[in-house]
Amino acid sequence: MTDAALGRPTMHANLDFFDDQHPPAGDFLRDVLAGMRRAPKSIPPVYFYDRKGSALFDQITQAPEYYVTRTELALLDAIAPELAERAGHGAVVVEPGSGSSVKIRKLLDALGDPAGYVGLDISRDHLLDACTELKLDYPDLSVGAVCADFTGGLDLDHLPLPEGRRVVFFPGSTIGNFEPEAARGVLSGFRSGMRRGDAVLIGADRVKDADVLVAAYDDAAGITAQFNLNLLTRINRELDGTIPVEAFGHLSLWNAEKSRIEMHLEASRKLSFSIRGEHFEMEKGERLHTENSHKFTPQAFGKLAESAGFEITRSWSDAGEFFTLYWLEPRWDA
Ligand code: AVJ
Repeated sequence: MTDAALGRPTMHANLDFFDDQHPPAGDFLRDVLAGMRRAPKSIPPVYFYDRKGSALFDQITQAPEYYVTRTELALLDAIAPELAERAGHGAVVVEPGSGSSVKIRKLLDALGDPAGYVGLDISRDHLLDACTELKLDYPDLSVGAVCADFTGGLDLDHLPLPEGRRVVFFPGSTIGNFEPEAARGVLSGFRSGMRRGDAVLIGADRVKDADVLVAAYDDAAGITAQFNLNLLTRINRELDGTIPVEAFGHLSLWNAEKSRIEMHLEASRKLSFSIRGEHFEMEKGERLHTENSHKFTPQAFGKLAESAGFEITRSWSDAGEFFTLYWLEPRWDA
């Protein structure tokens, strides 16, 4: 079943399987140039996460203003018995964008006796590190890795998975990083190929007081500002950029109409710089849009889930109703 010559999942280190689908690497240069030529200028948030950016994001999750991670972790603890009951024995946990090392352990521990875990990620090194570590901690669990772009759907049929209910775990309100149409596409991709009994456990941040939201993306210690500005440093280093990083200010703002926090980098003066030889200018006050983080009312999330072929069969929120975990099951009537 794991014959490399047949293009089957192959062994990798301590993993039960490694299926490398060779996703086209995100092209940093192409995406940055395309975004910088656009008006308004924008760069996709996936490029935040170089080594430094990932470390800064870990720090963000510890910032007092960033309630998101803390709230979701506490929620996972609180609902552990119910999750175990819903998932049943011998479940297979599938984690698209595997990287939530703390959260996945909480879920696996909550389930008690899961049979398998599959991590999917576009970043091969990151994926293999995360899955290898997990296998060391859960030697009896079948742990497999799939290097693929999960936004293209989950194709699990050819994998040597244990039998059992599949639970797709998508925490962190990562779904909020996608624009509505793309978010529906991501969930539809989870939905296709699901069998009766399979489910999605997904975290979604909620609409709340704008000041609380804005502060969560503009912490007083300035970690989120560093995280945002690091994108420019990365462009300078990796793409021969001459961007004067000190001339940019971090901006977190609530877009009520689109129900999202936006992060921007704002030029404090008229600027001219180049990226890999291409020249760019920015006016004083001009913004570079770097991230959207959509926030959901339960109604809005319900519509999104339904539009992707799911029904919400259970949801759990913290007492302050800051964050919600949803248990989604495929609808079979549609
Ligand atoms: C990892 C996408 C869920 O949107 O809250 C945190 C990223 N950006 N602070 C979020 C982020 C700035 C985070 N997600």
